[in-house]
Amino acid sequence: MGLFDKIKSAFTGAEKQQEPQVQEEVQEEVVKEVVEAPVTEDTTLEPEDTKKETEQYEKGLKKSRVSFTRRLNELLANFRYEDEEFFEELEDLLIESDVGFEATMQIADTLRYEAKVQNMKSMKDAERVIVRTMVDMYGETNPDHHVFNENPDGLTVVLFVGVNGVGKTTTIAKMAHQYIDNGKKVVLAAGDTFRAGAIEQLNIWGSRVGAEVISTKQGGDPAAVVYDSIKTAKESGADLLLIDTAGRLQNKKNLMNELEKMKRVISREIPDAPHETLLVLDATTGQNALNQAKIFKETTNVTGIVLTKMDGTAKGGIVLAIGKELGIPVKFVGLGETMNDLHPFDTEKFAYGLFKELIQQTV
Ligand SMILES: Nc1nc2c(ncn2[C@@H]2O[C@H](COP(=O)(O)OP(=O)(O)OP(=O)(O)O)[C@@H](O)[C@H]2O)c(=O)[nH]1
Ligand SMILES: [Mg+2]
Repeated sequence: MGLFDKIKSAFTGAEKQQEPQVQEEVQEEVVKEVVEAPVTEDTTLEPEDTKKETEQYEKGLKKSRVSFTRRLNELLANFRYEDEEFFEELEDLLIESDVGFEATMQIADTLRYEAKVQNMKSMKDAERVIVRTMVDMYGETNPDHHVFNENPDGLTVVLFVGVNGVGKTTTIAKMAHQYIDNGKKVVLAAGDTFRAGAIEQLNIWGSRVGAEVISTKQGGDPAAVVYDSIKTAKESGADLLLIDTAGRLQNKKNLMNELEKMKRVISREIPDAPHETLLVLDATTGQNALNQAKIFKETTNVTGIVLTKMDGTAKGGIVLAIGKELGIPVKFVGLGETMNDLHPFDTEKFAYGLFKELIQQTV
């Protein structure tokens, strides 16, 4: 089953609908059951925490959802069969939504093909094909098994990389907060020794969330900080070591060299580590974020992406572009500024958060 059908049945209860003729036969009985059934608030049968998480996705992706739904509805209102202009406008809409070139072409070509094969004439037909193709593409490019790689036998080491301002330090704080909330011990390493104020910023976060912070003076060697932090984390029996890094150095080559040096120190101390090297990308920067990712990918073995500030963009298509053009799994998504707004990436909830009304109105 494609992601579209899965979501449609999971969130809208569509799988519970029976064939029309069967429905007629049992209609009386169903009406009786419904009347006599106890009143429950929710009919989708989701566990409470899943429901809450789904709502957070809906809230965080609201800007993108509202904007895309409105624009697609406007476009569909002018749908004309065999009208090349319609397809071009659809392409523009997708590109402007940061879906990326490859995904845009695939969606538009699918629609062109289906329009011919199905002899598509109505706006509803076009809508169904577009929404289904897009949602299924999320499922194909981001299958759900991209789990966060945790060390089951002790310390898990996570290195955070990414250019300045994307949200590395706040993501570290959010993750630390959530693990500490679950009774884990977390150590933070202030590996950004370059930017004035970066060490202080991590120290403040550390004391807010209750994590020990290992640091040195500004301009110090980040590899030495990493070494010290591993030693402390091991000695104190910590579960998680989160390493902050600089977003900017004198130049790109220095930055990449510094990251490599940190990685060497980490794997010398713990052979399997870092267990994750997470590249943090700011969703509001669109194509720029993709270009950054390509540069990091060339030199660093990035194991996953943290996509921040999804709540701050109305062009929520970047996950498709990442899936199509980078092939690096999105492992976490930032849906807001509070400590609880970092979520493990869930393709189903994400696609539902982006297309809720469109999926519901698709018949
Ligand atoms: N709305 C929103 N803001 C976020 C999110 N994640 C991070 N931010 C904000 O982004 C800004 C920059 O975050 P930082 O964590 O300082 O970024 P950084 O990558 O550490 O930046 P440098 O230290 O300069 O390299 C802060 O104001 C954060 O609150 C998110 O998911 N949503
Ligand atoms: Mg920072």
